[in-house]
Parts: sequence; structure tokens; C-alpha cells
Amino acid sequence: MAAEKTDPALVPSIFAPESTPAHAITHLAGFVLWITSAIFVVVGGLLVYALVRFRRRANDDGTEPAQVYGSGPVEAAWTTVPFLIVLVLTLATARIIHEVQDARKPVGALDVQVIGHQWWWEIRYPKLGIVTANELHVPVSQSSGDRLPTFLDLRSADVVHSFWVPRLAGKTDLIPNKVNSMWIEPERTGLFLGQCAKYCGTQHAKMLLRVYVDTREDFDRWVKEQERIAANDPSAAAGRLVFEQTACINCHSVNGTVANGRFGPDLTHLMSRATLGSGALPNSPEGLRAWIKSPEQFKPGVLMPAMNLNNADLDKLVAYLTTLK
Ligand code: HEC
Ligand SMILES: [Cu+2]
Repeated sequence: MAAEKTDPALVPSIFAPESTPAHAITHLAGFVLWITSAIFVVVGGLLVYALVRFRRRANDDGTEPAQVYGSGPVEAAWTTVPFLIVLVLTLATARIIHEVQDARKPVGALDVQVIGHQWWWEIRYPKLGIVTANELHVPVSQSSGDRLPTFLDLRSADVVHSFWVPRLAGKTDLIPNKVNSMWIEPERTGLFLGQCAKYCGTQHAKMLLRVYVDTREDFDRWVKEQERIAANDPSAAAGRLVFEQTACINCHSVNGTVANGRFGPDLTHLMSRATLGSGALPNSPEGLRAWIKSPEQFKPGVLMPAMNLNNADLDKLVAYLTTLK
């Protein structure tokens, strides 16, 4: 993950859009910036001119200049021009909102549900029967002909969160008891980083998002792997027993076992993810062990308790979890 901090392709920049709605938003923002910059230059220029031209001089006689009141043409101009500017900005914005919000969903578009939790993302592919967390996989789209955008349904299990992957689209809030929707249509494969963009509690800053844009083949392969039920490796049976006899199963699901909790991330294919705790630490056997021993250490206030397992049980448990590929 150290390389992620330096790779420019991974910087979550609003100025480097790589997906259809993000382009539209960047164009609009650029247009608004040009117009407002022009206003700034004109107003600032006139101000500086007036300051210099009419500054106090040594030979001032101290009398007031002639007072002017009421000029029809001047008042008409400074009413009409700002009105027209605001009208243009409003129409341009309305056009982009319409283009993004009312875009027709092409047949075959991918449907994904994202559910915000304190402080992680539940990700479901209802038509494919896949459940995962924090790391969204989507196929790349071709702008000409064979389009394949992804439409996201956004919900919240607790408080307001906001889904934001700057290079792919604008922010959309996840609000309790309401379904919001948005879509992305990435133009190239690769990893895109995002985060929760609405303060949602103490660990809001560690509610990171990873969007993997895969080639069609890689995406299909990923789907096949995710659709399988959890591995049942006999060599990890002891660890599975620890897992199933501990409260882990009340909060976590592992498809094909008794674990069917939904309070925490689905662990069926835990090892297919690069990070733990929504980007709090890299996913590795050592990371898993440290996380389960003391999740607080990585996310103070986290809603997963430390389960106080002894070292032997912890080792067995980690051995089991690492089979969940
Ligand atoms: C009270 C509910 C609860 C219990 C009990 C619980 N967890 Fe969790 N667990 C969570 C929550 C919530 C998260 C997400 C934390 C976050 O990212 O903020 C989590 C995260 C995890 C993760 C990281 C998953 C990921 O993809 O980021 C692992 C692994 C995990 N738990 C394993 C366990 C194991 C093993 C046990 C039993 C020893 C256990 N949990 C018990 C609620 C629970
Ligand atoms: Cu959040």
C-alpha cells in the first residue's frame, strides 16, 4: 500500500476524470470557474483602478465630489448582466444534472447495491448473488458501441454516509430509509480510490473505498470465484470450529456455513480483498491476527469487539480465515 501513496494514477483527484459522469461534472466545474474568474478579474480590476486613480493626493482640498444619483442605463446594465450570467450558469448546471441523473440504463448494465455502515461498505450484486465489502469490482466500459456502465443503489444501515470516488463520479449520499442511485462508466481498467465523504462518526476517516475496474474477462472470472460457496478446507477444520463457536457468526456471514450475521462484512471470500477494516490495514495473515486480537488498535471506536481468544485459538482461527479465498 506504500506505492499507492505515490502513484499519480491512484490520486483521487476531481481534476482527472476517467468515467462518463465525472467528465460531465469536470466540464461544468471548469465552465463555472471560467465565468467566475472573468467576473473576479473585471470586479477586482475596477476596484484596483478606482483605488489608484482616486487615491488621496497632497493637494486635495477636502471637499466632497459631486454626488450622482439614479442613472437608468447604468442600473439597467447592472441588473441585466448579472441576471444573464446567473441564467447561463443555471441552464448549464440543469443540463448536466439532467444528463447524469436521467441517463437511461442500457440493457445489460450491471446492478450493484452499496450499503453504508459505521464504518465500512457492504456491496451486493443482487442478480449475481454476490456479497462483498469495501472493494467494488466493475467491468470496464467502451464508450463506442459496447457500453457497460454500472448502476449503483445506495442505502444506509445507520447514519448518513456519502459514496465518493472522485475520478469516476460525483458524490452521492447514502441516507437511512431512502434509496439513492448513481452510475459510473469507467474508461480504463485499474484501481480507483475513494472514501466516505460525509462525517459519519469517529472512524469516518477510515471508511475507504477501492473500485477495481477489470477487463470483461477478469470481471467474469472474479464473478465466478465470488459465486462459489466458501472453501471448506479439512486442514482448517479446527479453526472453523473456533469461528463457529464464537460470536463471530452473529455478525459475519460465510456462505455455506452457519455464519449468517449481517452486522459486519461478509467473509465468504475474505482473502480476495486487499485490505481489512475498509482500508485500515493490508489483508495478510499477520494483519488478520492483529485485527482480530484488537480491532481497536486499528480503528478506535470500531463496532467489532475484541473477542479475547487465547493464542492457540487465534492461530487456528487465522488459519481458517486464510482459506476463505
Ligand atoms: C458485534 C459484531 C461482531 C463480532 C462479534 C465480530 N465482528 Fe468482525 N467485524 C464487525 C464489524 C462491524 C466489522 C467492520 C469494522 C470496520 O471496518 O469498521 C468487522 C470486521 C471484521 C473483519 C475485517 C473484514 C473486512 O473485510 O474488512 C474480519 C476479518 C472480522 N471482522 C473477523 C471477525 C472474527 C474472526 C470474529 C470472531 C472472533 C469477529 N469478527 C467478531 C463486527 C463483528
Ligand atoms: Cu461513512
